[in-house]
Amino acid sequence: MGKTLTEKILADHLVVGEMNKGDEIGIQIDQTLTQDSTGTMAYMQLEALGTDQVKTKRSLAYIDHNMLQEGPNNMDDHRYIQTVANKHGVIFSRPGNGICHQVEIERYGIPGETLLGSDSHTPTGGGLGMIAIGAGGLDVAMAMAGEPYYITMPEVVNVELVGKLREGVSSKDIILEVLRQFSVKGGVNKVFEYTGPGVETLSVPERATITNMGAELGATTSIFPSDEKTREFLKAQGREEDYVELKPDEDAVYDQKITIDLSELEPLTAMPHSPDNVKKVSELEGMNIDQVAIGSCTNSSYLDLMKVARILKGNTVAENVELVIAPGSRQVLTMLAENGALADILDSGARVLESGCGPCIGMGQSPNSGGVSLRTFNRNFKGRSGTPDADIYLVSPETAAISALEGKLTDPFGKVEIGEIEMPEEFHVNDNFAVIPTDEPEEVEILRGPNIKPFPLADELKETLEGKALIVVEDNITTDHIMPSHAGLLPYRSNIPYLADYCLTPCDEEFPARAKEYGGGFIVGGSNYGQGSSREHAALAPVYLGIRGVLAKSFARIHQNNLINNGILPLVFVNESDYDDISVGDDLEIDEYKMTIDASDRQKEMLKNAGLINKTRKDLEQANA
Ligand code: MIC
Ligand code: SF4
Repeated sequence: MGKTLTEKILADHLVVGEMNKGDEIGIQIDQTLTQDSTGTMAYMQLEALGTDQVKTKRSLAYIDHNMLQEGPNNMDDHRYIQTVANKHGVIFSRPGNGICHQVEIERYGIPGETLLGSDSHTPTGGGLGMIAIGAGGLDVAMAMAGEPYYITMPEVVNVELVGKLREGVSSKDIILEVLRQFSVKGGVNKVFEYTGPGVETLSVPERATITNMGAELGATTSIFPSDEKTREFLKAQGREEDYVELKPDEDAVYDQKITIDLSELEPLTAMPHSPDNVKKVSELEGMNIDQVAIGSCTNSSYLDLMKVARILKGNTVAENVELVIAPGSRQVLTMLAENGALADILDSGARVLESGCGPCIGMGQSPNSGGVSLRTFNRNFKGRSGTPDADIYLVSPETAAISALEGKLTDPFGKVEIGEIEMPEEFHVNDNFAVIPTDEPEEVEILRGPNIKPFPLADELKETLEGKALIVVEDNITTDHIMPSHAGLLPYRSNIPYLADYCLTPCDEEFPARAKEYGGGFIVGGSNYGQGSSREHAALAPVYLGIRGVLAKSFARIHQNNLINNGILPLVFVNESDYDDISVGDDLEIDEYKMTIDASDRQKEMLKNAGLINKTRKDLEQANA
């Protein structure tokens, strides 16, 4: 029986278990990445694990999320990450070098390798034919320490692409179509593997837009084959030697298959407040808008911004609209500067931001009250922009640029004339912002600013589990609800006691105070609880507040792992109707309800021992006794 590409790469990296669907397997991780807002915690955990030098082929620490540096906290964190990376053998990508996922694709991703990143959009690397997975900081720390990463052996969904995109329709519209069909929870424990003749019509950055936003399906990851287009891209990046051809067997067997005819696709948009709330742009044409933001790890490649520059060239942004553009990397920005496209962008009246996440994570450029913002990003969860009552629509770069000029939502199909944008034969390569770690680690002093506080560890599990229901929330609660992130809070990612006072406040302002008053208790959630970001803070803040368990109809993959790693029980209702019986303030004894935990034996051991760090410490003590 033929193998899928996913199965081939997983088989090459398998170190624990057998590849039976639904079973837990452990895979060896070749490369890791962290970014600053999850990185401080990941490196503190790496230190707590007692790891000396990282054991991966390559590990990178990026600074891209929080670069506002309002007060000393951000830069203190950057210096901590820079020094801890240097001491442990991790390459440090300096602020301004670009968004981790964009830079990974350009400079570090290698087809056929595995990549684990403390960011949910790590699957971007699938555009290069990698198995690239997002995880919590502790899992990434373990991978840096040389330990396997554990996943449920996924089902593989085949997305067959046929035909060719028409001008004005882009790869963003492909992934929006997949989201329309599968929803934000339709991808749990699945890998989306793209095949078919349409694949070769897409460049690596276009593929990366699709694998990036596959995260919004809740999928384990997404992957494209590594083919001639991949070779051309790597060659233009000066690293043809990293190329290897990879594809599924002709007779590969998939668990599910859909076909998308690219030539029939139309420009799409995800309406507030969920990436799967997809409509045709033409159906909403003419809607008033206040802001347009172009960038993020989804749509900020050289190709994307060249398309935008062509549309903007010789035109002026409408008076009623603010247009902000954040190029994905220094490579992209430099190339736009070199070929004159940056001047076209600036001439149109667009505001150009530094290369980083910026508005995507609410770090500035929040829309006006009740404002409508079109964004080329991947998430439009309520409040994530920093304006609680703003409406965010996710669109392609083409839709964004033409709408900014027209001053209203505009369908680019038939209206934009971009022409062919050739992929450059040589990208502008300059790795001088990636600091190579020292070969004298013992000389490095790790700098810790006063904002870096120890992270909390869970208490031992008791015989009976009881406590109050502290909050009851609906379906699809995101980690942006559980641990909000914006310019005011992102500087405190290394300070859990501070962050805990904001935990779940978008759902209920009183939650942290209530949790403290009752000395902890339970969170009650609907289905797909904890979707979205990989931020472990959405588990650590609850640990700090004494949360013993989360009762939910179902959990998102990364958040469930983060809860288990940190010793919080993710309890699933056997009878979903029990959810309706629980109200805030109820005294719960877990025996009252039929609950299950979807955890492997390895994870159950972790839960019994109050989380992974506590367990590792105990194991070490026993080994030394
Ligand atoms: C996001 O897009 O939500 C983030 C910010 O990149 C997060 C990571 C974080 O919360 O620091 C993610 O996607 O994992
Ligand atoms: Fe950064 Fe946004 Fe991408 Fe997250 S989704 S890594 S915040 S650009």
